[in-house]
Order: sequence, then structure tokens, then C-alpha cells
Amino acid sequence: MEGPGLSVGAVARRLGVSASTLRTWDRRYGIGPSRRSEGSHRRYSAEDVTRLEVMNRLILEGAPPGEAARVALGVPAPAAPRKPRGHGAGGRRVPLPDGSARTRGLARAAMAMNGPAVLATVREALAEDGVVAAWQGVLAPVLRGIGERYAATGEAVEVEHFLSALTLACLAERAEPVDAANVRPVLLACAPEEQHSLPLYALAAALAETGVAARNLGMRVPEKALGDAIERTGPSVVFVWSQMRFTGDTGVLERLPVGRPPLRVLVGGPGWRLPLPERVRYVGTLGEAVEAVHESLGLVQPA
Ligand code: B12
Repeated sequence: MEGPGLSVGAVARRLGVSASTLRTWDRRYGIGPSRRSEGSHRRYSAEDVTRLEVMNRLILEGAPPGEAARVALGVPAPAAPRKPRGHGAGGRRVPLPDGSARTRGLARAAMAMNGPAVLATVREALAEDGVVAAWQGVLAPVLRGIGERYAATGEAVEVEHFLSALTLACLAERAEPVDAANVRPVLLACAPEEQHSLPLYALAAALAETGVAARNLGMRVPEKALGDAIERTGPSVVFVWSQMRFTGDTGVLERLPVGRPPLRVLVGGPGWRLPLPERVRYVGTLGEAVEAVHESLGLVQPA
């Protein structure tokens, strides 16, 4: 970085935070540009940017901003107690159970609508924990927290959309097994009009990790389209997700083609109305769904 250094906008783009966040960090924590160009514009040197990258990284790992700034600036910890966490966050927090640093980091990145940070955190969780543990331990708690926030305040629907879109993309990246163990396909679909498709993407990625290839038809699959897909591809298992009560019509399941040899029908999600048709099995968790698919395919579940 030669000459006058980077502008606040350029640094903001590089870090994936907003320019106003950078200004706040400067004002509040004294971590900003070390020089200004003529006309008093902020100019960040390479050293300034490195410090900010350290701060940003620590925040994403769950450190409170003041603490992250202190470490990035190399200032020793103060003897006096610090302000309570979340002070000044202005109710922008996502309710989480005792979340890990990664879970808190993801919630924070999602609320800040920081795309690069959300992608990095989701990819890291999937790669390090595996799909089932990452979904159950990190992604689902943050999604639930955002859902609860929406229920309580009517806010953050944009965050729900944003986080969903990026999470879905990361899960889709992992949906193809290296070497498929199953010959007959596995079909995944949302019930008609059901838009909550994330659990299907989680299942496709979790199955791929165990060497099972699935065809994911995604959200709002019309009854006829699912029937046609079954006739055309001859799957051994079909899994149908219903999140909302109004999409949980079990008549759709009763009318599915029987298949030859007979098709196993698995369902999941809180939307289904009970009782379920006799041939249908309900699975309650992602891990259980993976096991049930393996069982239906006659595969031995990996340890
Ligand atoms: C992401 C999301 C969206 C996204 C969906 C994007 C996508 N492609 O999937 C978008 C923005 C489109 C959306 C839209 C809407 N949503 Co929405 N959404 C959610 C959110 C945050 C997560 C959904 C999800 O993936 N759940 C799965 C996991 C994360 O949830 P969970 O509770 O851990 O799941 C339990 C089980 O289902 C199971 N499980 C979890 N994963 C898996 C996987 C498998 C394979 C299996 C078998 C089991 C399983 O384990 C858990 C129990 O131990 C939920 C909040 C929530 N708690 O679910 C709201 C939520 C479902 N939405 C809600 C609402 C109201 C809506 C909208 C009407 C309005 C809105 N908020 O925008 C529309 C309706 C759309 C429609 N017609 O279907 C409400 C529903 C309330 C209700 N019961 O009626 C919720 C609960 C939020 C809330 N608290 O108010 N939504």
C-alpha cells in the first residue's frame, strides 16, 4: 500500500464491514487511520489495515469489540472492570442458548449483514465439525435465534433471508459425494407451497458426507411434480419437509406413487398434521434422517 493509503470505503470493502462501523471503531476504541490526507480525509496505512483485520477476526470469533480493539492495538488489559457485554449494541442481539464463540460470531456477522464473514464462518463450521454437528450446533441455533427475534420484535426478516441464502449456498457446495454408494436415487422435496428448504440442503450435504447422493427438488414442490419425479427416477427413498402447518397436508403423502420396489417415504419438520399415513415414517433430527436414509438403502451407517 503505497502513497496516501486506503480510503475508509476501500478498507470497509476489504473487511466486509460498513464504513460507518469503521468510523465507530475509530471514535469508540481509537482504532483508526494513523494519518489523514489533505482536506482531513481518513487514510489507512497497511499497518492500520492489519490492526483492523485482527480486530475484525476477533469479533467474528466472538470477542466483544472493545476487547478485540484492545488486543489489536496491543494495549494491556485494564485493571478496572469493563462495561457489561453488549452495551451499546442497541438490541441488535440474537437470542442464543449458551452459544460457542463460533455461534456468537455467526449471529453477529449475520446481524451486521457481513457476507464474507457469514460465508467464512459457515464454511469453517461445516469443514471442521462435519455437516450434522455444524447444523445442529451452530447453524440451527443461529437460525432459531433469528426466528425468535422475528417472533418477538417483527424485525430482522432481512437477516433471515440473508443468512438463509448464504447458508443454503454453503450447504449446496457440499451436496455431491465424491463416490456415490447408492444406485437408486434418494429424492428430497419440500411439501407444496413450503418455502423453508434449508433442512433439505442440510440433509443433502449430510448424506453426501456419508457417500450418499440425493436429488434435491428444493422449495414448494407441487404434488404432481413430486409424483412425476418419483415415476421418472425410481428412487428408493423420498424425504418431504413441512415447516408450516398450512403445508403439512398428509393427503399429498397418501397420493404419492407406490414405486416398484416400494418406495420408503420419510418426512420431517414441525408442519405435518398427525396421524401420518401408515407407510410414512417421521424423523425428528438431521442425524436421524441420515440414519433412516441409510437404513432404507440397506447401507451400513459409518461409525
Ligand atoms: C430460514 C427461515 C425462513 C426462510 C427460509 C429460507 C429457506 N430456503 O429455507 C424464509 C425467509 C424464506 C422464511 C419465510 C417465512 N417464514 Co420463516 N423461518 C426461518 C427460520 C429462521 C429457520 C427455518 C429452518 O431452517 N428451520 C430448521 C431448524 C433451524 O429449526 P429447528 O427449530 O432447529 O428444527 C427442529 C426440527 O425441525 C428438527 N430439524 C432441524 N433441522 C432438521 C433437518 C432434518 C432433515 C430433520 C429431519 C429435522 C430437522 O430439529 C429441531 C427440533 O429439535 C425459522 C425459525 C425456526 N425456528 O425454524 C423461521 C420460521 C419457521 N418462519 C416463520 C415465518 C412466520 C415465516 C413467514 C410466514 C414470514 C417470514 N418470517 O418471513 C415466511 C413463510 C414462507 C412459507 N410460505 O413457507 C415462523 C413460523 C411460525 C409458525 N409456526 O407459524 C418461524 C418459526 C419464525 C418465528 N419464530 O416466527 N423463513
